[in-house]
Amino acid sequence: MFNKKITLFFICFSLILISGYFVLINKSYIKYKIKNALSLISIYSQNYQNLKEINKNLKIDLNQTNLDTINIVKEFGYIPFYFQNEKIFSIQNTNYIFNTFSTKVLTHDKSNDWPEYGTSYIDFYDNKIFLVSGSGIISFVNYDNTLKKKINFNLINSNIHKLIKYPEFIATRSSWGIKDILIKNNKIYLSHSNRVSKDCSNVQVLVSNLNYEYLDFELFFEQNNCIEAPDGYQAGGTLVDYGKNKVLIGFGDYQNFKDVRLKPDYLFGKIILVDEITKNFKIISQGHRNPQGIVFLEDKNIIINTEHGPQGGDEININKLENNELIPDYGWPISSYGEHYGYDGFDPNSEEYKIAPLHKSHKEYGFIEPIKYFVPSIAISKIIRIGKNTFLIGSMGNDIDEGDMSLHQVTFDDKFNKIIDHKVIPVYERIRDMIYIQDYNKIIIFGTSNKSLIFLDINEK
Ligand SMILES: [Ca+2]
Repeated sequence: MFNKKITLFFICFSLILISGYFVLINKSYIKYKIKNALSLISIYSQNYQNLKEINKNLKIDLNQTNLDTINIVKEFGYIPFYFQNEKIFSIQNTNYIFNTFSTKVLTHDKSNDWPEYGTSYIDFYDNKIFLVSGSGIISFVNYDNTLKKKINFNLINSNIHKLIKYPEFIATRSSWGIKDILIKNNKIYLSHSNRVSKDCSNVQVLVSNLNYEYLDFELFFEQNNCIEAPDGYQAGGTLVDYGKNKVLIGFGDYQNFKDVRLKPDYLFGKIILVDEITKNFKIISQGHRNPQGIVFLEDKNIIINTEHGPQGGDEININKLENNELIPDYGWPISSYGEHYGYDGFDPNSEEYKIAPLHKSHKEYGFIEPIKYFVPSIAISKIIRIGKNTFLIGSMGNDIDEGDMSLHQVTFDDKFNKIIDHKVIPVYERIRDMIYIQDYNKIIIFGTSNKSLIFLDINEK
């Protein structure tokens, strides 16, 4: 232990010296890398502290994987969330009332760039809130039991850790793992970024009949190809209800835009509609980079998607389904309002720009323009509908002044041709997932800056 501390001290000390040197010579890219390295150290130490604290009581062997979390939750039988505070944010005639709960138990961290804790996804069904962690811990709480100072999410055992074998699935700091949850027709669907082998990744969707004791998952849908990916990031895997027996699934490009454009039979960078019974699918739209947010408006026959751009260029896209003779194409990576990472000054001779020129106009190249784009990016995540033409869009990132870690309340005109109102509500949380519960007029957010479960009421004054 003593030696470990000395070693850690010298590593930190050397890093500080090196950082000082680069700060002096002002190499911004290296500064950015050093910032990442330092944030890694803080994540490891925080996770270690969390686990150590819980471990005091439970006496479970510590190592740096989510296996500990999984064991701890099994031992507890539930995930406790504790009330933190109530905050009110007022803008124009509206109050946004946030009641925040947080937990220490979850550890999965899905971010490459910024500290992110307890990555999890949520859904609502049968008057219960469901929560699944990045490492596949599935739990639920009855909505009536959330009106307390402590909320216990009850564990549901499953075969998921028998079914998914690649070790990154349960690694503490891992961009692999669960990507979304959807419950409908008494079935629970989970998507995950699947590491088939070192140079072969794709998205799998699993399904189980809903049961509160044990979930027996089987494969529902798998992409017909796999792709070489540097990590499990930018995979997509967004699951959305399309009504009747149909599910929408969004796929990212796994940072491999070259292969995605050259091979049109790939489902990477596309949104598809799958029949739950026959599993037949059709492609709904293409030219996406990473459509993390998707919402289907049955009454309007419109799909809205929110997707991550590269450095800049996050997009809100409208897909009016009745107009589609061809599969609508949103342009990535030929057109984008962002730039490739590291090319702030645009370098037309770089390899990236030869393959993916990132023209600003979409229309001139035959693609659909985003209804809105963000430069700089807000790290746009989920979109939910809270009114006839009004939506909440979440953002992640780490710069609150740029609109990161906020809710963006967006209202469209009746024909969804333009945005007529846009409010930004700071939440100070990386918003990973969101649901709207119509019965209670309540919005629930999972934030990964503080492993937070946030209950939001929006009241007109
Ligand atoms: Ca686009």
